[in-house]
Amino acid sequence: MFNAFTWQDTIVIDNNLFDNLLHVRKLDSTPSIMTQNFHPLLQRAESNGIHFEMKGAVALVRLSRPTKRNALNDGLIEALRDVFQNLPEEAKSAVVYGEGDHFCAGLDLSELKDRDAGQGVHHSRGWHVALDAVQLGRVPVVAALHGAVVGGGLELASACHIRVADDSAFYALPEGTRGIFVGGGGSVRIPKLIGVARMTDMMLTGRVYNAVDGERIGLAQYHVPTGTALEKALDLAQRIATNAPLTNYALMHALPRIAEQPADHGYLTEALISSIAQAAPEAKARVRAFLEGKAAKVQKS
Ligand code: 1HE
Repeated sequence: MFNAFTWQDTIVIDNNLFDNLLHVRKLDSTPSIMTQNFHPLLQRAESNGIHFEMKGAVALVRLSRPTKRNALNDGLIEALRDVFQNLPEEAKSAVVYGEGDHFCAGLDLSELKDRDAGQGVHHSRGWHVALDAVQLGRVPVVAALHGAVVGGGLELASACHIRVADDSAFYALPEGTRGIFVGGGGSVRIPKLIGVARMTDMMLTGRVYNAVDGERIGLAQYHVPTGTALEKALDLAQRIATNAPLTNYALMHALPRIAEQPADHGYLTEALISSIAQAAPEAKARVRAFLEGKAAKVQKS
């Protein structure tokens, strides 16, 4: 499967990714060609509908099945898992985005075969592993959303840590009207963003939220003009990449768990993780820099 390249091969990737995207403004100073050593599974991901590249310390992960509106077939789900389980060491944050007019049309319905209950469980659990690799991996992930963010596409977006949506974005959970149910962790993650009542409404009635209302109810943290979601997401990811690694780790792995603990357990976990973070040499250096007037103040936005 991987005989075209070995792990140590130098691979030339066409880095001209922003030219062919609708709704995505070209970014400045993107090198036209970039060489990287990537894990072989990232090579396989390339042939399964994921385009991967590094931009500085940010891993750029593009869903690349535009003719099928980036619908998530089994190969694409496995590719997402492989990418997030094998990010290059230099990656400190990541951006997920979609090629073409839409972020993602959800589960590839053409692959929805007759499954018995056991096979269905395993299929759904495969999605859980892939989207857990996004949420509970090594680096924070920013989703750049535009066009359709529906079904499994919304499940993928909800596994990311920050969602930036441009004005063309719309959100839906058509599973209800297709006679199925979410299976990619949506029933766990989406109520945490918008509440059980709103998710129930989306699935019972087929309600579609536009970009403005999506931000209002918590589906996205940022709402930006059409065509600028990737640029904004990259800007945020670059900032995140400069954080102390232990802070990012605590936010990804400790905060969500603390939020689900009973208060007295949460206080103890918080005390443990905060003391681990502040004991790191990097934290001490950053605090010292502020006290010596060498670090930026908090600015009113
Ligand atoms: C697809 C899919 C798909 C498009 N699976 N092939 N998701 C849905 O129910 C959403 C279904 N899709 C749509 O409602 C629309 O396609 C969109 C609003 C996303 C985009 O509309 P549009 O007009 O830009 O594209 P299109 O003409 O509808 O689709 C272009 C092609 O993509 C067409 O194939 P073609 O061979 O005729 O060109 C479509 O069939 C194909 N396509 N979406 C398969 N989803 C873990 S459980 C998760 C459960 C779910 O995610 S359920 C929700 C599924």
